[in-house]
Amino acid sequence: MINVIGLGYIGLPTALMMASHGLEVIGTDYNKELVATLNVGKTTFKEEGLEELFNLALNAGIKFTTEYQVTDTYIVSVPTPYDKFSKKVDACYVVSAIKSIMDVCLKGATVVIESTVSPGTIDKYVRPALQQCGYVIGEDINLVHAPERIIPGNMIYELLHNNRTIGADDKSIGEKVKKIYTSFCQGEIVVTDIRTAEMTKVVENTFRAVNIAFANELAKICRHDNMDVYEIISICNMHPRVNILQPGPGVGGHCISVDPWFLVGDYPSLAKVIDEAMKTNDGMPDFILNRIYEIMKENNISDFSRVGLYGLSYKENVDDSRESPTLQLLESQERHLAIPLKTYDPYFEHDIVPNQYHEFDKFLGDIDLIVIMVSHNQIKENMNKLKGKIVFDTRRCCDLPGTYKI
Ligand code: SAJ
Repeated sequence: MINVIGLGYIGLPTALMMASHGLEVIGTDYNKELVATLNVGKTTFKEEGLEELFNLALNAGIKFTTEYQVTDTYIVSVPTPYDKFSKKVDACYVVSAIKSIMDVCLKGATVVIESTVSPGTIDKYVRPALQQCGYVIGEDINLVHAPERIIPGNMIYELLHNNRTIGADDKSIGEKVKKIYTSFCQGEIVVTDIRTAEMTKVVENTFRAVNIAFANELAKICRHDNMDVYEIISICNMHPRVNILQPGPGVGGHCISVDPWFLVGDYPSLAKVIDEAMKTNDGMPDFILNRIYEIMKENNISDFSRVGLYGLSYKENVDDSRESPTLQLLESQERHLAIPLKTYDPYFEHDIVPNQYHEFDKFLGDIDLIVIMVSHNQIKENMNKLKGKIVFDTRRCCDLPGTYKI
């Protein structure tokens, strides 16, 4: 039996996927409310295909509880927050999960850590925690790191198809864990050591962060001289060895906006490009805010209550607002202005910010300038409703004439 610890954005789909592929799975989370919701047959976040998978897993017998289970395999998928000042990973949830597992596990059990951790975290925090509990790693307990790689918005497909990395001290344990993942994963699974697995995960997200920063920097350069950054990128991308990403209002989510900082925090004198790239991405909400002020001036809008931000999530078609560029922009704007800008996002039914609307038409009726911060399908399908508005599109999804671009 597999006990999946942590039933959030990664742990829940992983547990459901395993259960729906014939493995006996019990999901554990310390959050009683979350477990109660799952136990009444409701999913806890929105994701394409999640409900169908949930029903398959329920039929296959998956269970949810707040208790750790007595078993031989654990998959740990708990959050790994980072300390904004030291830029280092905070492994407290991982360590606490490990300690709780040690209270109940069978001798010879395998603990697979899926949570993203910075290189060296397992040596620094997890091994000592196991040793303090009196466990000999490799004898009483096996340690494996199998970092997740799935992208919100396409999680179910990527769980099935992405290649994976499994890091283990002992190759035979790595191969044993690989068998669990091959029960559902059709991608290639590479077995390596733990330190390499830790590093690859962080490097993958850093690669994307640096490349997005390059696109964002180009956007700033092009804005300075009034050139069309999108046309320039699309022409450059016709070169066989150039593939520039898209500029945007900033980089959010709990992965790409966080993981690269681990490398800066651990290698401050070496990770120079990464440091600058992260600062460029973090500066984008302020860049967008200044552009809003310019557009307001150009259109003689002095009343901030006539400006609305569309989208609160960190990217399209997800209900996750962690590190969202819109929230960062609002925070910055509120420092200068008493009235917060109006906002609307179809994915947030409850208020997460002041001045938040819950009806698209009402939101549109109360504003003159709409700033598209997130290109949810909803707005792409309703572009005709924006006719007559001043539109500032930070995501290149609106082709109405006169639309302001980044
Ligand atoms: N973004 C841009 N321009 C782009 C692409 C993205 O501005 O061209 C922005 C998005 O709008 C968003 C942010 O970057 O705010 C991050 O979004 P994303 O879709 O690039 O990635 P995440 O954070 O949702 O998921 C990433 C993925 N990592 C990589 O693609 C290398 C995913 O595979 C990881 O599993 C996930 O991080 C994670 O959990 O680590």
